[in-house]
Amino acid sequence: MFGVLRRPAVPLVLFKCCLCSWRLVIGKTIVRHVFHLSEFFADPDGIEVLVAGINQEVNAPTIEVHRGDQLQIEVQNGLHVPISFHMHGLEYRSEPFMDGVAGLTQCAIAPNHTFLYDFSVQDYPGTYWYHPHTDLSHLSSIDSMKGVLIVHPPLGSNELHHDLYHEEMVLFYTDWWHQSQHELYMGRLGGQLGPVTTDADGIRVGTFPYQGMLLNGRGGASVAPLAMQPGSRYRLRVINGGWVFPIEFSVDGHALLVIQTDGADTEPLEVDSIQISNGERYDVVLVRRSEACASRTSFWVRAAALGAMPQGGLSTALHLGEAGPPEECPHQNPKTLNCVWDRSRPRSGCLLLTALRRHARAGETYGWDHGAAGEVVVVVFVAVAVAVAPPSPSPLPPSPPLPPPPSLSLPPAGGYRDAHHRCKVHLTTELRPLCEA
Ligand SMILES: [Cu+2]
Repeated sequence: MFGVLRRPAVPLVLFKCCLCSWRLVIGKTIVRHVFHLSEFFADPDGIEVLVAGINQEVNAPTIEVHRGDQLQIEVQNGLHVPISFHMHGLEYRSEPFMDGVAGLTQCAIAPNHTFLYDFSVQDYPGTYWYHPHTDLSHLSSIDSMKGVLIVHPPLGSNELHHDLYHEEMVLFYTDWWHQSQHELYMGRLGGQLGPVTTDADGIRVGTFPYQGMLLNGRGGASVAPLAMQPGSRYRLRVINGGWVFPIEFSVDGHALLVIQTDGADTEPLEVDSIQISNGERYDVVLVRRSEACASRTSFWVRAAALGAMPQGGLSTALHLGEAGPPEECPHQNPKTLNCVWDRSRPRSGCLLLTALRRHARAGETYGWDHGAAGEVVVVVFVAVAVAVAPPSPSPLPPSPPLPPPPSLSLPPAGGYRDAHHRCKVHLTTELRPLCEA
């Protein structure tokens, strides 16, 4: 009933009316998914919680399209709250009403209602993702409604860096919570939650305690190890789909050859780890460092939650051929890309994002491609004559004068005497009154 339907190369004619334009689309491939939303109990990290998910799965479907395909997603809202979906990173040029921002580009999809997202994917081939775009704070564990969207090059053409790897894998990281956002916010307001999040310098940066992380819909002991063939090179599409914690991603005994970020190809750049903020994507080719832990066949793939309090993150095993327990083999003095988080790190190992250089396929542009094959756009302008100008509004009466602002009573320098408490009050540098007898 649910899932994906791909209709390759079926000649198709679509008509669309959008107030003053008609669009005629011929010969497109339709990729169609059905998202049935519901709430159910699941324990992806060993703790059972109420989950809001797609098609009864914690791991949301991965959508794969080729540039130029027509993507259709039928959302059947079986939740008790309204919802919309946004494809993170797509530009939706000429089709803004598919952008999924409830209250701006569409009305939210009401409970027990269905909406069809139906648009042409003209964006640059790369790694994207999707997420709901409404207030879902009343629902428990909404992170399972986020998933991966991969845009491949048009059929018959290759990825820019296809000669650098043989296989590919998706690593989709999300935060995971055992409470609803509503409970987290209210707990925070009521002071019921544990320590706040601080960065490496001890500065408060967040108000949520770390509770967990999922990789491809699994957490804790259920995270699946990555099985790779020795001698094959792998492209990893690494996505931080969480909403609170940046992650630092690294693989023991391996370098990361960055070839793309946020749907834009780059000149290959070799680093040891990457700090990935929320919403960001990095496509890397995994390169075995022969000198590091040479005899090992199992390694740790690390995603440390930056600034988490208590410390958090998710490590999973990478097996090259034979499976075995990974041993510790972390990078010494790692070269870190997008190093914006840890200011105590030595500068020599800290690369800003500007170290990356863009690289496009010959003749290709980033973003939306106006010259997509097989598409004919006919625009009919409709002139509307306004016969009678609306009456101009009568001038407003002058506003009454505003009352004077309330005068602020600042304490005199050096403090003041508090007659009620019979003491002298000083203001400290933190503006906390200090009462002295
Ligand atoms: Cu987004």
